Amino acid sequence: MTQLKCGSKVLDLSRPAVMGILNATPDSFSDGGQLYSDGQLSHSKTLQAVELMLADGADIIDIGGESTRPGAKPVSVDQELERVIPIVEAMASRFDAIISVDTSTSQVISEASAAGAGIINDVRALQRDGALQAAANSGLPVCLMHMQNQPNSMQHNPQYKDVVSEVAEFLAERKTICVAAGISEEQIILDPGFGFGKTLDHNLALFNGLSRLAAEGHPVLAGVSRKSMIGQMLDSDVDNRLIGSVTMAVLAAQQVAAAQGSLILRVHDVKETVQALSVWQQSR
Ligand code: 7PJ
Repeated sequence: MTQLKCGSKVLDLSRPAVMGILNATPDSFSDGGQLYSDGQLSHSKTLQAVELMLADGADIIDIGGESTRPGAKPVSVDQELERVIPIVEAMASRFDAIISVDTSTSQVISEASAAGAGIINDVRALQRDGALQAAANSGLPVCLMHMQNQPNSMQHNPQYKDVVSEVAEFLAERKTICVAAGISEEQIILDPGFGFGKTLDHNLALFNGLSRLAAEGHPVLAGVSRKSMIGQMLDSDVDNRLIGSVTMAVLAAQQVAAAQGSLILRVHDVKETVQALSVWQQSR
């Protein structure tokens, strides 16, 4: 599959697509609060950040209004709507990019799709009340991600017998449920959920299983950017994970290409990732 229909737009997946992260949250782990001034989400800062990511070559902008960092404050539906919807509207009117919305909340799914979003990205794989139906009604592609437990507890001693099989089984179950709810197979993106209820060993096993996941025929989304798995490998804090993140992006591209699959990379550092992928692509 080389194209994904995202509402009125089409995403080319004949090469890895880059999804730039836009955190409309005061407390995300690597760039929380960057778009805030005087305690308020600044729309002009946000749109500038989007413009920069697009100029740097992002294919998709992923906006999220809930921090899923362990220990982050829960967000109310109204707060999440207030953070996300005006930005989706502003992006849709100004830019041609595909907008993805990182949400588990049915109202956000419905309102964002009406406002021009093109992808629903849910770290809870549409398990919250109403989310599945809202996503099916939107007609948009959905990204189903695996998480063990909930953000607050997920890093307390995560355990698996066979992490790659268990994650694949979970995603297959969610996929069956999505198809039964009216979401078409071609609109399902699968994501092993790096860092969501996983130790470094689990994350690396899943990383090396990317080609197996990609071979199932759905586009795969990989989000490793600046995550603690890279921090653990390099013993580096969150401000020193750029090279590790870009290296893993290229390795993911290589694996998924070997399985003839499609890949979306969710990243903070768009320019560096796009350059690395360009070099990778031209040197193959
Ligand atoms: C992911 C995500 C991910 C998908 C976040 C962070 C934490 N959505 N949202 N996959 N991570 N699909 O950016 O580190 O890995 S939030």
